Amino acid sequence: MIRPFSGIGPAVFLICGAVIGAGAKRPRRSVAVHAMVLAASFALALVSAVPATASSVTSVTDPVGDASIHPQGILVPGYQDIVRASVTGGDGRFVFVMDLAAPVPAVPTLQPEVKLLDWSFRLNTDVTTAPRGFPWAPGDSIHGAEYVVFIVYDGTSFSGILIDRTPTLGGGQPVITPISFAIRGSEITASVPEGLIGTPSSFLWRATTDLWVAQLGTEAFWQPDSAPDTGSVAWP
Ligand SMILES: [Ca+2]
Ligand SMILES: [Ca+2]
Repeated sequence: MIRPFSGIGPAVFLICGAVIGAGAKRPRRSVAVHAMVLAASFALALVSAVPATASSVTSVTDPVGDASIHPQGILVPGYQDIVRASVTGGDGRFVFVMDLAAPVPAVPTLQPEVKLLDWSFRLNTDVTTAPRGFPWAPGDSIHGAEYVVFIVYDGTSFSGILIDRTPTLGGGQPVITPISFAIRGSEITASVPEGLIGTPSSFLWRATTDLWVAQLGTEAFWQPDSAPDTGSVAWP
């Protein structure tokens, strides 16, 4: 199941980006086979022409059943319980994968108190700086990630965005860019061109799930799960 990007409300302004799963039609068999042969030839030519680019993968596993929040009246669904997360860099892109304890429904049912759900990767590309603000409150200084890979469900549709928070260091606004993402059963995958996160040679990351009781741009959220539970993972 692949769900393409759609807007997530007035708090978010969209600059540019790539969308997958929209409008692709299956080619006729002969055309498809021809294309495959061409692609294979091209791939072979590439392999012989340039050295293979190494992709670096870092991952973390996380217990099943550790997702919880303080308000006992709000149930945490299994699809907000992280079991594994990984970041792969190389070939000009970063790929973010989150595996969950249960499949993500096509249309999650939000409890009355809940406004949004998210699945995020928080990227700390510069440990000496702490950007502020969106998707958290304007004065927030706790969540100092330079970039946030953010898949959000707003009660109607899923969206995938990259939040570049580095402009806030100079008093500017975060830059929000739609990104490619896919939800297949219990796995969420997002892909980001490395240039959109400053082509870092290394960074720290942490995966989280969040459950919002108000709109983005606030501190009104609970974090049922994270991976790792404390600290962060170094890439590469
Ligand atoms: Ca977990
Ligand atoms: Ca955890």
